[in-house]
Amino acid sequence: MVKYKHALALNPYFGDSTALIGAFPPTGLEYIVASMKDLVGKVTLLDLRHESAYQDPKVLSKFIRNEIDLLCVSIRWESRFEEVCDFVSQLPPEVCTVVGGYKATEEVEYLFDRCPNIDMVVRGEGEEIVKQIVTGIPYKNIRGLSYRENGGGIVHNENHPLPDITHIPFPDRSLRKYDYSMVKHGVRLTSHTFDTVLTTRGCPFKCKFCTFSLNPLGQKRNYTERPVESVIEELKTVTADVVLFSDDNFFTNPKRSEQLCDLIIKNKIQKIFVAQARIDIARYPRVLDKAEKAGFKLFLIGIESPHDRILKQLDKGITQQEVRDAFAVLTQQDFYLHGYFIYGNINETKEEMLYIPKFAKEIKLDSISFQKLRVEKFSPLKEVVEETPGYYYSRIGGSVYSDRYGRKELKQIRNRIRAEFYDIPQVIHIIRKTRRIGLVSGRDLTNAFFKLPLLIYGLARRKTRKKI
Ligand code: B12
Ligand code: SF4
Repeated sequence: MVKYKHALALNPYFGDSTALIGAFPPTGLEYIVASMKDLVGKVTLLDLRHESAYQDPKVLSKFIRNEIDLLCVSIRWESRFEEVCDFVSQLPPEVCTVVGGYKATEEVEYLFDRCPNIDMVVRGEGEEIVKQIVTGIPYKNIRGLSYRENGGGIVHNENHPLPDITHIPFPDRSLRKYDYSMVKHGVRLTSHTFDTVLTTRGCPFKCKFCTFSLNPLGQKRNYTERPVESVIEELKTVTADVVLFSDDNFFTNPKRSEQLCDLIIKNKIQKIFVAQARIDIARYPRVLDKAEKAGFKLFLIGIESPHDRILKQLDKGITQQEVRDAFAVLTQQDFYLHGYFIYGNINETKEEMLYIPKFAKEIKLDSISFQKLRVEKFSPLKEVVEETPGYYYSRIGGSVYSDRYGRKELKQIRNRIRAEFYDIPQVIHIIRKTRRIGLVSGRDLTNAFFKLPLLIYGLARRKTRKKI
């Protein structure tokens, strides 16, 4: 006899979002579904980005009242957090509601307060915890769980140990009803479909600004690898054309990365692979060769700053010269290279920030993204910001400003970085390169060209809404 007959796994995010975010499935929620699906009568997975009728909480509530006895919601991002809280709080209070995810874990008390219909918050990685909930283990015995008692008080059990990822089932894609692709303002930008695969959790490095390898409870996630055979089994179930390896750094263990590439080639898995990496990968030319043969086309590389002083401040463990040497190697092959930068660092001058686009062109990056320095709840950088006179942040997860570089100044600097890097020759280079290496097709470009008016209209509507 199962405790729950029909569970609903809900990704509550919809509305304006960047094209990139529309491209990927809700991987964490799919892990949760895979862990509980054999322990409940039935599971339905709803991703509101693809369910326009259910974006109305009244319509969704009707479905929930008729069908559902367990509602599982994933709350992962800082962005749109308040909108998500508004939405969730309108869902039926009589149905058992459990939320989890990175942001939910950071905001446990607030969520209970804000959404009176939430019964439980699962803190941290939720696979083992959700299994215990659905099999009827008394709440007081479930580690990692915060729950509302009958009297209304909130109980926080002790933390759950991190699950062993070698035994966690990978996401079951058979429950998916949609293909994921890049959509911006209702316009599909490429004919490719997208998916993510997670082959490791954690990262052995300790860059000061980064909380990737810390779970939202502030626990360091030790670097752990899934068996390569299990990754290959999962890849065989993926139908998408483009796969993002969402590991913090796919090449942390180059020997294993090489082994995975060999197995991808041996099993004739033909995909376009995208991976997050550090510049260290340039030290392993054989792995790079294998990666190219296996279908890796795009690397997302954390560079953060061109300045040794700032790289040191961030504990990135690399120098400007090492970045230059690495790119001299990486640009020998036909990979698309995207670099991440951070600007607005402590004591960074305007001139130093504006060197980012020049440096990016010198090392021949194809594209860049640049973010203001941010402070996370458990990031070691938080203390540094708090101790530096003239520097401040208004909320956890928010940007760092200073007396000299406030919101307005940093916005002007951001616009200049963007304009100086993305000039017309660079845009033409990006179009040519993405086409040459197969990231977009000629048909995609023609389609995008004809839909340009729609895109401009979407952008204008968004800008107007922002002003209101
Ligand atoms: C890959 C990734 C992306 C991908 C998304 C891929 C995808 N599938 O969605 C892309 C590149 C699109 C992306 C974008 C962004 N990301 Co991101 N991303 C990641 C990354 C590296 C891995 C996510 C992942 O797959 N984790 C593995 C899964 C298994 O873990 P999980 O999602 O946390 O789920 C587990 C638990 O949270 C829990 N859980 C989750 N949902 C539920 C639901 C229930 C009911 C239960 C019980 C449990 C539960 O159980 C799951 C299994 O263990 C994380 C860092 C990290 N290491 O986690 C950052 C991270 C999630 N991203 C982050 C950020 C800030 C962003 C961006 C805002 C960056 C930017 N400026 O553009 C954007 C914005 C996204 C948005 N919607 O607005 C932050 C979020 C911090 C915050 N509090 O907001 C993180 C934590 C990194 C960081 N520390 O800065 N990201
Ligand atoms: S920035 Fe990259 S290398 Fe540094 S700790 Fe974070 S995930 Fe690891």
